[in-house]
Amino acid sequence: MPDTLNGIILSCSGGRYEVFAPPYRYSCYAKGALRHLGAKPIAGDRVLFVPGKDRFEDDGTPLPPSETDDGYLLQILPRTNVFSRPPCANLDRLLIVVSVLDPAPDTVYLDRLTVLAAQARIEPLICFNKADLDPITANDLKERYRLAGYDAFAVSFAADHAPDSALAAALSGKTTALAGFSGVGKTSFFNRLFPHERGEVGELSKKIQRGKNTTRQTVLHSLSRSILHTDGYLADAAGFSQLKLYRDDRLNEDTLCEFFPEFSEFLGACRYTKCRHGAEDGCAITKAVSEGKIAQSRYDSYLALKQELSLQKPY
Ligand SMILES: Nc1nc2c(ncn2[C@@H]2O[C@H](COP(=O)(O)OP(=O)(O)O)[C@@H](O)[C@H]2O)c(=O)[nH]1
Ligand SMILES: [Mg+2]
Ligand SMILES: [Zn+2]
Repeated sequence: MPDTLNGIILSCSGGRYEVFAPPYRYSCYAKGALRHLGAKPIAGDRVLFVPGKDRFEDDGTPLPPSETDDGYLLQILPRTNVFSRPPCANLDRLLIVVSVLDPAPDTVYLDRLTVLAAQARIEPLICFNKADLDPITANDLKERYRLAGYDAFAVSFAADHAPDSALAAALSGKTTALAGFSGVGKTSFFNRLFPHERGEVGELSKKIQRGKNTTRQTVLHSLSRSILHTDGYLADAAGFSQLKLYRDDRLNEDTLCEFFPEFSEFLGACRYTKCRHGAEDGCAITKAVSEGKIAQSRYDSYLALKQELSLQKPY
């Protein structure tokens, strides 16, 4: 029985898997037996593998090949979550980037992503970027989302300083994906963290496309190589911005209110037990909105997303 190691898949390309088991990276293939078990390894997977001759320093510098054969994956360890488009496993955080100007903030889009993250049991982090262009709006939005119960930050990714220490701490030891409209500052954030990689978040993944496989691949970047010098990974994939809400047993038009953390203290206080938190008399949610305890924009998002979910209702 060959020696095995525990590692994490950073990327997949042309049937090879780049596996990180600090301090080295290894190039592995997947044994047929693994695929026959119905498991297709993807970026973010924690794996048990047999290291082979192809080893690299963490910065990608090849080490002299050893005499052994090709390394291969033995087992995919249980996943905490999995996405198919883009393919990625074991995400801990969704960092949602919203710019305060150019493009203007879209709070329904933001709130859709916070719900989606909660549905996948991923913690959302919200960055209101380009705070330099409109510090008041950035701060107002940050406060609104903190009051709603989220980790929110007003930031300027284009500015020449390291990320907020609280934001850095939230990324440490975790696997984080970026989401947000085009132009909000995702690449700027990536470049700030990885000044030597000059990556293009979402765009970088095009470079590893091979042949006719058109599924956008995910690449995990180890934060050990970032200016934070910490454990954890940043996922490079554009698809997280386009994720759609899908209705299931846990998330539907009746349960959506539970996905708005600041609604929780009012739920159950409505006059009618089957209150839909719309125009009913004695609704504790709409009362909280009118008293400024729930932000109007959050309630508007709730109504819009409820509509979206109910349109998916099977009949
Ligand atoms: N003023 C200002 N501009 C920014 C900031 N962050 C990014 N930008 C600019 O916004 C544009 C889009 O940024 P980019 O990172 O490419 O956004 P992406 O499409 O989300 O990857 C670029 O011209 C950036 O220089 C910021 O904090 N302040
Ligand atoms: Mg970009
Ligand atoms: Zn109600």
